[in-house]
Amino acid sequence: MCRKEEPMEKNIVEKILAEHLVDGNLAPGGEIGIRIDQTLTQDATGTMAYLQFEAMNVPRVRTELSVSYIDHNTIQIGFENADDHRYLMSVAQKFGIVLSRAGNGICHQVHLERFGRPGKTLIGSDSHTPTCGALGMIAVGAGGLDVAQAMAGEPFYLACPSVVKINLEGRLRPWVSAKDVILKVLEIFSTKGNVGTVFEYGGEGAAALSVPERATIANMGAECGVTTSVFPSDEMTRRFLRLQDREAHFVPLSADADASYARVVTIDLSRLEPLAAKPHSPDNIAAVRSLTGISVQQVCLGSCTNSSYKDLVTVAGILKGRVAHPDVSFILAPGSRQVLDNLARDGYLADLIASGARLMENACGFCIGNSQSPQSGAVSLRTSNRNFLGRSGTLDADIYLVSPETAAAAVITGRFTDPRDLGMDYPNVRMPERLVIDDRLILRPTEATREVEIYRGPNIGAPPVNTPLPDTLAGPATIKVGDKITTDHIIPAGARMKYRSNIPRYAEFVFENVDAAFARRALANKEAGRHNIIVAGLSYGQGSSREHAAICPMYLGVRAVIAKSLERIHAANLINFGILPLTFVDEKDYDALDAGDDLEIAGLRTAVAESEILTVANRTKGSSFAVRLSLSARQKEMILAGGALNVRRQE
Ligand code: MIC
Ligand code: SF4
Repeated sequence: MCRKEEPMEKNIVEKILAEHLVDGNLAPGGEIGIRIDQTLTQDATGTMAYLQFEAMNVPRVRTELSVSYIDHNTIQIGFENADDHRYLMSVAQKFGIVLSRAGNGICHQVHLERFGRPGKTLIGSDSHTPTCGALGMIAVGAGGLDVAQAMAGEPFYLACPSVVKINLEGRLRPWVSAKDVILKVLEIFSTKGNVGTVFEYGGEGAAALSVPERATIANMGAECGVTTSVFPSDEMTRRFLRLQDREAHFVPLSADADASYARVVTIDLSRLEPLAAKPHSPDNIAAVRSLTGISVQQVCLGSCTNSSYKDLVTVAGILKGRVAHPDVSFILAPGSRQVLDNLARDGYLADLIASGARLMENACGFCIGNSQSPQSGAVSLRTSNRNFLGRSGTLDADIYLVSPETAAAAVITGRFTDPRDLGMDYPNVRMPERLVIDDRLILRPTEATREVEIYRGPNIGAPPVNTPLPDTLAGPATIKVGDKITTDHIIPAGARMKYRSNIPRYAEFVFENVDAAFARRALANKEAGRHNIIVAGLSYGQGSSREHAAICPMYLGVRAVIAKSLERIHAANLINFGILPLTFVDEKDYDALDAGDDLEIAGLRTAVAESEILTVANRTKGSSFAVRLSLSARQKEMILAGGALNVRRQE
């Protein structure tokens, strides 16, 4: 490893990466491999991750800590998810993984509370893993296969990020909170164009934010598409860890005085006002005041973004003595059992229930659209982090992302209301001196549990494996989509998520909400011996880390995506499963291409090994165009072999 390029004065990101670097140089853009201290999985991505881990024949995880959470598929209509949970519990015991049982809470909230540690590295098979950046760790979302490899003790590979400093000045005014800060960040940076970047927060405004507030901000950096977000580890961090009975895990961490950054952006917190992300993208920002009066049919509080004790006590304070407007269905899903338990003990839960809250499980629930889909054409205000079209389960609903304060105001009035207009004092929440901590839903493996037999229900199939890259790729542009296609568009979650462990069944829903005939068309092409090619605009694969957005298309015979640009986790997942992530050299070629055009890339194996630019022949139009394939040597090997599992097998 060459450390020549490492600066003397380091920012926080450089410090943690330098400590964990095992391959490559710390120069932005190049591929680096880092040692991973902790991993997390959740049940919707976890079964695939552990099936892949099993295929690696490693007797016990090789990380300091690996945690398996059951928090996404907890509705359990049909036997599938209950069986999957049993599988996850048995795998955890056998391979030395800590398991957080259903009912204990959402992975990111629980990991922040119970496991995250300043200075450590964490990867998780969920895109909001960066939530733990609030504790001063490098926490990155990844595909399940990457997490499986980290559990097997292998480095995690990523493009060495460039670091943008977000300098927070001033203090938040009453009624303005952490959600408004990250919505401002989304307004500035948008959801595209931030691949390969990390946001490092600092300044006096950051120092005054509590860890749960920092967590809301770090969590939704995922919506900008950054690799992760990180805060210093300081007295606020110590205070949070003390409250969690974990002060021993505190280590201070800050940037050196002369640390350098690719860019510095300053936000004056005292000038912020309540904001909302309008349908259907988290970067479609407006001032809440400009939306005043729009009638609201549903308000959902919770998700991994805004369901800390402080968030919910603030809402309880606003709603105390009032009841939900008759037009509003008021949903409440606390982020963890710890939050719910303490709300109950301190009396706030009673205030929330009295105000008409429909209490849901401590789980993802409404956020992933597997419950509480709003009525047709509804306006739903949510404190969660994504409002992509159709994600709520109701295609024509309008979902707005707002702070807990703005959500509470709408519960009372039945309309979009700037909470400053409620005419009441802001309920300033003082955190208690002690929280009740109860880890009895966390199961720890022992030596004895090594002997456990793994439970496999009928829903679980072996993860499909691709074939080596052919020398000629020939087939239609089976679909042409526009900009900002999210993984929710590619493979919906919600009610379909129960098939996560059954790829042939789940693959039937690829592009369900975009072009319902896609899966049948693609399968027919595959059966006719042709390849399928997806053509896309900017920022293809935004959103979740679900590797199913690569595995299911692979199963349908998709061999290449040609896009104007691709998002980080999705591009890595495509490579892991042997699908070519290509980008147009000249974006005008996107316009010239039509869905159904017959495309061909010849001499592919040599071209992949030797060049970055490939030529695509458009047989329908009688023309050709150039595409870029930017891969490291390691990634080339995977693409040629037809995916990471094949490389492992060859080894
Ligand atoms: C999401 O918020 O979209 C999810 C569901 O948590 C996903 C993971 C998944 O699809 O299982 C994510 O964010 O990675
Ligand atoms: Fe769960 Fe929603 Fe958070 Fe994803 S974004 S982990 S679905 S709460």
